[in-house]
Amino acid sequence: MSETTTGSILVLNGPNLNLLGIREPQTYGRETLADVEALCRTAAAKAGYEVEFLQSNHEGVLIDAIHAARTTMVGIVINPGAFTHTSVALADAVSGVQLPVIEVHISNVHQREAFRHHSYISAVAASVIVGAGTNGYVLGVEQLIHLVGR
Ligand code: CA2
Repeated sequence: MSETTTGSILVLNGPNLNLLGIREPQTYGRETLADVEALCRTAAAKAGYEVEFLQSNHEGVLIDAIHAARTTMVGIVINPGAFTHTSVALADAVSGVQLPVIEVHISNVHQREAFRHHSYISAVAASVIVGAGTNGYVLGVEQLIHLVGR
């Protein structure tokens, strides 16, 4: 970490979010995951934070990244994708690392199918942001910085 940076924020994205901006623009918008990464880096840099950005379609990779963050990151912004609604293991990883975690969903999951209304992650997240489009990631980074200071 350089003298001008305050710490690092992990921004995690779960399955299929690599397709952002490429498919289903009516639900998820036209911005790509690279655009989201740039938005997160800009928001974090305003407060002197760096961003580590990772997308994976594999539950274990996401869990390993959460574990590794315990000693290297100030907190996590995560869009767990469909694992939101299925993964006790991901929720256990989040509660296990004892870092502030902000859960983000691009779409308003509460306006969608009933199976998207429950999140295993929300019970262990510090904050939850839904339905703000890709700006939800910016709000997530800002909220995390608000919680950890600066
Ligand atoms: O609204 C969100 O951010 C979601 O986390 C997105 C997940 C969905 O399973 C959750 O219920 C809500 C799906 C991510 C898939 O992303 C795609 C993006 C473009 C095209 C196809 C899938």
